[in-house]
Amino acid sequence: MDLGRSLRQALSKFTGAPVADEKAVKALCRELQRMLISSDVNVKLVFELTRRIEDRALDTKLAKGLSLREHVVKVVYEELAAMMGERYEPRLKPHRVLLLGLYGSGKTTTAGKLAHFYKSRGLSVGMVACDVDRPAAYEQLEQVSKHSGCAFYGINGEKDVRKILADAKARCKEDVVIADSSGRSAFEETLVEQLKVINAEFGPDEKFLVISADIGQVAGKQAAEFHDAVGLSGVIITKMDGSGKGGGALSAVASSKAKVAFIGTGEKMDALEPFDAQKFVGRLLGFPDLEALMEKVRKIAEEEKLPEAGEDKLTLRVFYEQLKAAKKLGPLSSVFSMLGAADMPSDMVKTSEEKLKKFENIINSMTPAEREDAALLRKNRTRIERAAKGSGTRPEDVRELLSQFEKVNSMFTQFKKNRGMRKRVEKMMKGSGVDLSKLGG
Ligand SMILES: Nc1nc2c(ncn2[C@@H]2O[C@H](COP(=O)(O)OP(=O)(O)OP(=O)(O)O)[C@@H](O)[C@H]2O)c(=O)[nH]1
Ligand SMILES: [Mg+2]
Repeated sequence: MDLGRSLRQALSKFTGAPVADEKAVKALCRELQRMLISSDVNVKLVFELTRRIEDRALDTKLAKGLSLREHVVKVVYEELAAMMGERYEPRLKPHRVLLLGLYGSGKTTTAGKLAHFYKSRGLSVGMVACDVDRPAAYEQLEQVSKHSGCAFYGINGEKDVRKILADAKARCKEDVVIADSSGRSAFEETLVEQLKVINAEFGPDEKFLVISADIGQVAGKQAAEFHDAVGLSGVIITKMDGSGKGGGALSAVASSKAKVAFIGTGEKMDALEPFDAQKFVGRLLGFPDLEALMEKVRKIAEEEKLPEAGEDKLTLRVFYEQLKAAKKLGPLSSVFSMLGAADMPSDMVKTSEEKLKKFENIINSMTPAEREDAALLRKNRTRIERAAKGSGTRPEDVRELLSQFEKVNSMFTQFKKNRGMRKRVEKMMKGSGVDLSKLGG
């Protein structure tokens, strides 16, 4: 199973548990250990990670303004991101790039993707064919340069990289110059010698080691070896799309002296991105950017006055704000319950815009006292009629709002009494079809 999916499952298990306590945090950490180790993350790194998560997650003093569930999700997210590395800021001015690495790691393909990357940011790009060992390497790079629409330099059949580079330097005028180099089956002296020659002649500003994600944590050792030998400025991890060991490779490189600069996520030209650990982990956890999402949930909670767990009274206004907030979160609505920000049943999230608008109008035409205490409306039919008239709706609409509110309110009360009830109520509702789903109409 892929890392993202198992992480999401573990987190939702945690956030769905009746209580978020020390035991739940420990269970979550055990699951994290299992899944990270199976993604080939180094055992030592994994244990360091879960120890930090436990320490921070259980230190509730740190959870300023967050519910415990939110706090734990945030800690897990931050610690995972810290383990996966940092953020690389690509150079967007003229410079020289050397790509190096072992056989088949993706150097030549990455040359094309990098060319595309810099070109799309307004820089002109040239490529130099310095792989003088593999047959047809010249033709392959020439092909790649055509495909990415950039200049190409090389001397077909020439074995001396000095000559190739001297010729290229004399002719090339592009902003970014990318040199593709020879691979080897393992880290070895002849390769290092050749790289030193290229280094001296070409003078690269960036030296990127290209590594395939499928080697997992071995990437750390490889990065360290190459870094010591030629002084890397970064590592490009390719084939992140095809390997379950990407997390292992990333974390291993992050803990070496070298840092991840780009990740390759496919064979197409645009399948390359500057590495950003936070963004990467956000995506693993199922959101484009968890940081932004947390902010969004927090903001909505402020704006819409979502009841925090423990707030004692559910009013019509709060009920409505919850519905609306759930709606705003849209396709991410599962997050809502995951973060423990609300107890809104998932079906309610689907309430149509039209119905929401009706509910809003109805609530607006109520008196402040009615908004505080919806039971007043049930006591007096004329109140219902007045609210319907005032909002241009029918008394049935008002009653529908009231009955939805009452359902949620009674759940709310039950949950407060006994959080362990929550699961059972949810199950029961699903099973018996007590019709929360009608709200979806
Ligand atoms: N799925 C996937 N495939 C990739 C990615 N990057 C490269 N490849 C594939 O990996 C294979 C090897 O890529 P090359 O770019 O030729 O690797 P190389 O390091 O230049 O290989 P040598 O020149 O033989 O050392 C090709 O089939 C590429 O299409 C990636 O990010 N995702
Ligand atoms: Mg190649």
